[in-house]
Amino acid sequence: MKAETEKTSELGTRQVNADLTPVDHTRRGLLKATTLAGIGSVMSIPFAKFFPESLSPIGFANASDMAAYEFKDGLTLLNDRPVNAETPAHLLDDKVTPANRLFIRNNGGVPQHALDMNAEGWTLTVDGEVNNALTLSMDDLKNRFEVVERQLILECGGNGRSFFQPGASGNQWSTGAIGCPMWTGVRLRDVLEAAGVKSSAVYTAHIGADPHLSGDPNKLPISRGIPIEKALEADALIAWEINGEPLPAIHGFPLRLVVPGYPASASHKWLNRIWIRDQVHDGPKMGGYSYRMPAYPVAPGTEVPTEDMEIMTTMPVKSLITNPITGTMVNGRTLDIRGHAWADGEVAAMHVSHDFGQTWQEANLEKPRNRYAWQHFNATVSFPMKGYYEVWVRATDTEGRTQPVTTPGWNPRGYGNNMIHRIAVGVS
Ligand SMILES: Nc1nc2c(c(=O)[nH]1)N[C@H]1C(S)=C(S)[C@@H](COP(=O)(O)O)O[C@H]1N2
Ligand SMILES: [Mo]
Repeated sequence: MKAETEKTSELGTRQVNADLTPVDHTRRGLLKATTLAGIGSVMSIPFAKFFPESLSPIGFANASDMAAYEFKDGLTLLNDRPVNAETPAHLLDDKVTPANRLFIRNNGGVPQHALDMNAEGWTLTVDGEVNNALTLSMDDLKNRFEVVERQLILECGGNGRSFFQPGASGNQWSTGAIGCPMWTGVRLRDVLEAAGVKSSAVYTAHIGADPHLSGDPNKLPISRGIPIEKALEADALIAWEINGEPLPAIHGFPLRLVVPGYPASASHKWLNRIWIRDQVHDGPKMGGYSYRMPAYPVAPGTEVPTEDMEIMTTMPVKSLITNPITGTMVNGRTLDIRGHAWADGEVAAMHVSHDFGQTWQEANLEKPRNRYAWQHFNATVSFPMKGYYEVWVRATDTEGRTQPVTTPGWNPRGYGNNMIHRIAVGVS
């Protein structure tokens, strides 16, 4: 596989970024460094000369990031460095996802100011292709713009990756890199309009304070962006609260983007700068196979040239059975099921099958609370006789797009898997 290009031409490195961020997390940030040199610059390493070359020091990042993870309830931890964890389907049953049930996807560490829950001096800079560059404090954001509360979908582009054959590298998400909490913040659009977006603007670039796993303070773990047209739609928020509480450390305290409808990698955490660019952003994780799909359908396992990869934008229509849990035994002939469905836009219909997709029955489907909130469905399924069944569910959006029974178009990194969700049911 080709190495991913992580060009950062002209991208404000941490140096530039640090200038824009009055919060001093650099000194303590070094404690999180995971090179001998990094650690050695803040404390002596008496046995440094015996350290095996093939290892990197554990450092302290891991322990503090895992402490920030502790409040999670029942998630499946996929990786602890960086922290990545998903939510089993039956724990996503709440209509509004509680913070302790929201999946976590970190590409780097959790920044020190967040671990300390210290927002003092935090600012957001908006610069680049704008008429008036802005540096806004948290109070500026709260006072100068309309504060809105929206229930918005957050789904990792790689959700469902583990079902692809052949497998794709990356976190082996099953179905749980998804959630739909309530977010409080201001519209990204309103802030961009205050800065006065120039006609030369093409793309946003999102920059945050999370440290790179190497400990190199000049490297960003991830910096993605979205087309300026998407940024100027009313739906994306710059948020500081989840379900009425400050963002938890691990979810971007004190400030993050929430860009519904797009892969959640666009929803930058620990946000301190939005750089408006006159070209498609080329920050880390914008190139190579990162969040990019082949421009044409490819056979599974194809080695696609990276020039033929296109940036992934919208997320496909999808749904999840959140009650009952898979493996349920039923004493009787009927079973009530419920769950959520979502789309880039609105879900128009929901169907349920108990015979491996031979017949489909329409489920009850609620309207979304607001645009880009997931929608709740329920149905009563009847079984003709005892035995093993699977309940399958399938959402269809307002454009008539629906979910495939098996994985959709294979792609090198396993993005955009919206195959139907199913649970096993035993009837006795
Ligand atoms: N600064 C920063 N923002 C980030 C990331 C990150 O590693 N660093 N990960 C992104 C990815 S890939 C995803 S899927 C979402 C996950 O958001 P969550 O951890 O709050 O669920 O955050 C996005 N924002
Ligand atoms: Mo992601």
